[in-house]
Amino acid sequence: MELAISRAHAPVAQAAADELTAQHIVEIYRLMFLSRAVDDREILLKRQQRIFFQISGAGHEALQVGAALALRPGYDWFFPYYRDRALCLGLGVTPYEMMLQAVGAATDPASGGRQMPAHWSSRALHIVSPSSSTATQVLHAVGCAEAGRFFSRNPESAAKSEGDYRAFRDVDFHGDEVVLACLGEGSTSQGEFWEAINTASNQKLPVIFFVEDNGYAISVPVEVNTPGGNISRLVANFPNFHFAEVDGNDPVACLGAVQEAAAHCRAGLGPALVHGHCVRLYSHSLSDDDRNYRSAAEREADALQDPIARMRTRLIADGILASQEMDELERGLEREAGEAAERALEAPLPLVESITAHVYSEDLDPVHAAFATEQQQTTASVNGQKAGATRTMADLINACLRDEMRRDPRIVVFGEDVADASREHALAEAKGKGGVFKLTSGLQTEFGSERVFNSPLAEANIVGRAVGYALRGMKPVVEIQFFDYIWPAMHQIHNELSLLRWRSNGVWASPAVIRVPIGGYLTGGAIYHSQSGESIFTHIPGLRVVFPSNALDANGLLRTAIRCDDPVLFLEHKRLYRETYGRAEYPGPDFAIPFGKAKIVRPGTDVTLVTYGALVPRALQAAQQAQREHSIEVEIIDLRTLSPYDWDAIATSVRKTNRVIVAHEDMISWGYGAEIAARIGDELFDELDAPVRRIGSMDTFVAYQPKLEDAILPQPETILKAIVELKRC
Ligand SMILES: Cc1ncc(C[n+]2csc(CCOP(=O)(O)OP(=O)(O)O)c2C)c(N)n1
Ligand SMILES: [Mg+2]
Repeated sequence: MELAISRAHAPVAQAAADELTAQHIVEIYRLMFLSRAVDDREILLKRQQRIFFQISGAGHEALQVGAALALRPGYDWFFPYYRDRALCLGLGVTPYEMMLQAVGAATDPASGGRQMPAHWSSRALHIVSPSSSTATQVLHAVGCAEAGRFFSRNPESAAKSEGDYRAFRDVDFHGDEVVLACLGEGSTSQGEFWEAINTASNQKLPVIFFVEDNGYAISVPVEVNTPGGNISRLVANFPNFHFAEVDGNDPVACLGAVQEAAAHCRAGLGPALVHGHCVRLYSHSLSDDDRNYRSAAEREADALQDPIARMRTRLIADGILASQEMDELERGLEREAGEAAERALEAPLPLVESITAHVYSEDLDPVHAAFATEQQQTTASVNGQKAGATRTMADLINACLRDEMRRDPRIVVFGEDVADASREHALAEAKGKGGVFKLTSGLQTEFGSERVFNSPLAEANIVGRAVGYALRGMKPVVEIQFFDYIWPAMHQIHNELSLLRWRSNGVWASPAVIRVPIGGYLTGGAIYHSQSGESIFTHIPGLRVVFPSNALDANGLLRTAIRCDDPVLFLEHKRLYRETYGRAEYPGPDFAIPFGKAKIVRPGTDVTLVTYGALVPRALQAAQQAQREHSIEVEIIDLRTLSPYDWDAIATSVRKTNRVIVAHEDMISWGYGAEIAARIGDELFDELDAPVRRIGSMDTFVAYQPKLEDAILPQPETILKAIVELKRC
C-alpha cells in the first residue's frame, strides 16, 4: 500500500542523478535556498526576541536536499537531527510548520510547543520526533528497520486487534523500505552510534547512516572526536555495509550517493554509511559564537564553500536560470519564509491545562478496570502441568510470556542470554539457556529465533532498539540482565523511551516493556548483583514502574504491562523468583491486574506498613511476631506498582491506624519512602498519632560478606523494632 504524499519534487526521486533535468536542478536549488531563507528569518526573529532558540542548517543544505530527493517520505523512515531543515523541507514539512515550532504554538504539529525549533516530526511523512540527545536516534532507526522487516515477513501480525495497545494505531510497512538515520560527525563518538552499526551490520538492516560532517561539534574539531579525523576510515571494516564518502556541498553528488546507498539497502544487502563533508556556515547555534574558537582564515575558507553560492553560480553558468529569474525565485522564497513567520506569530499558544496531556497514553489506562480479572481460572495448565500445583514467580512470569506471545504475534523478546541458543543446532543436544535466571526458557524453541533472540552485550542497544520497534507498533519485551547494569540504558530510558509520547504531543509512543531482575538478600550477590534503585525510575514521567512480591501478582501485572500502551519498567526481585513464599497456581491466559491497585496482604488496626517487593514477606514475618509478642495488629499494604501507586489504599489505612511505616529495601535517603512519607505528612497530618517512620537499607552499597549484607539491608527484626517503637509513641 503506497501512501499518497504529494511533494513538488516527486519526479527527482525517480531520476538517476546523472539524468537530472533543468527543472530538477531548479527544484534542488529552490529547496536549498528556502531552507536558508527560513533559517535567516528565524535568526531575525530570535534577535527580535520573538522566538527563544535558533539552530541552523546553513551549509548542510546540499547534503540534505540530496538525501530528501533520493528517498520516499511516508514510505521510507526518517530519524533526523536538529540540523536537518533542508531534509525536512525536501520531505514535505512546510516553512509554516517549522515556524509554528519556533514560536512554540499550540498548533506546532511536531510537538505542540514542547520542543525547541528544529526538532522535526510528522507521522504522515514518517519523520520520527527526535530528542536533543546526540546519537540516541540511530538505535531507534535500527529497531525501526527491524520492525519493518518483521512486518514484511509476518504481514498478518500487523492486523489491528482490540483489547490492548494494538487497537489505537495503524501499522504500515513496505518490503523495500529504508531508514535514514542522520547525525553529525561529532556524534559518531557516542557509544550508541557504534552499538547501532553493530546490529545493522550483523542483521543486514536497511539503514542509511547519514553522517553530516561539518568538521565541528560545537567548538570541538573533528580530529578530537575521531582518530585520524575521518569516520569513514574507522568504520570501513564493518561487514555488509555500502560506504560512500561525498562532497556534501554538491547536491547532485549527494543525491547520487544516497540513491546508491538506498539501492543497496532495498536489495537486502545490508546497511549503508554515507559520509558527507559539508561546512557549518554559522555558529553552532545562536547561543554560540564561533569566532571564539575558529580562525578568521578558516571561517572564510568555509564561506567560500557555501553550497548555495556554488549552486547559484552553476545554475547561471549553465544557463538554467538567468540572474533576473534567480533574483525573482530567491525573493519569492524569502517572502514565503517571512509570511510563514508572520502567520505563525499569530497562532494560538498552548494552554497551561494541556501540560500533562500525553505524559501517558490517553487511549488505554492500565489503572482501568478492564485489566481487573483477578479471578482464578483453574482449568488451564502450564507446560503440561495441571493447575493446582503451585508455581514459583519465575514459572508464572515465563507462563505469562508464553501466553502473551501466543496471543500477540507482535511481541519480540530480546536481551543478553535470553535465547535458548543462538546457534540453533545446539538445541538438538542441549536444553537451552533462556536467560541467566531462566525466565525466558523455552521461548525461542516455541516461537522461533525471529521473535526471541540474543542482543549484543550492550544495554543501550537493547532499549534503543526497543524504542524503534515499539514506535512502529510492535511490542518488545526486553530483558536487562541485572538491575546493576541498567545504567548504560538510562539515557535511552530517561530521554527517549519515557519521553517520546510527551515531546511529540501524543503523535509517537514507544510502549515497550523492560524486565529487570533486581535486589539483594542473595548471600554473596555483593555490590554488582544486589542493587536496588527503583526511585530513580519512579522519578521519570511517562514510565510505569511495577514491582511484584509474589508469583500471582507477577503474572497478572506482567500481562497488563504487555497489553498496555505505556512503557513499563517491570522489576522482578531475584530473591523471590523461586521462594516458597508467594507461589501460586497458574491463573490462566487472561489473568490481569490493573496498575495502581495495592493489596492488603494482612489486615490490622494498630500500625500501617506500606511496602513492596522482597520486604513483603519480611514485613509479614515481623507483623506475625508483633502480634504474638506485643499484641500489635499491623496492616500490611503491598503497593505492587510504584508508578502509579495506590494512594487511596494508603490513606484509608492510615485513617484507620493513625500510625504508618514505609519500608523498602532500597537506601533510605532520597528513597521511594521519602515521597510517600512526605505526602502522608502533607495530606494526612491530622490523622497521625505519631511521626511517619521509614525503613530502608543503609546509605551504602550491598557488601559480599553475609554478615555485612545482613546489617546493610533491612531485616524482619528491623521492621519489628520499628513497629513496636511506633506503637509506643
Ligand atoms: C548526549 C548529548 N551530549 C551533549 C549534547 C550537547 N550538544 C549538542 S550538539 C553537540 C555537538 C554535536 O556535534 P555534531 O554531532 O558534529 O553535529 P553538528 O552540530 O556539528 O551538526 C553537543 C555536544 C547533546 N545534545 N547530547
Ligand atoms: Mg559536526
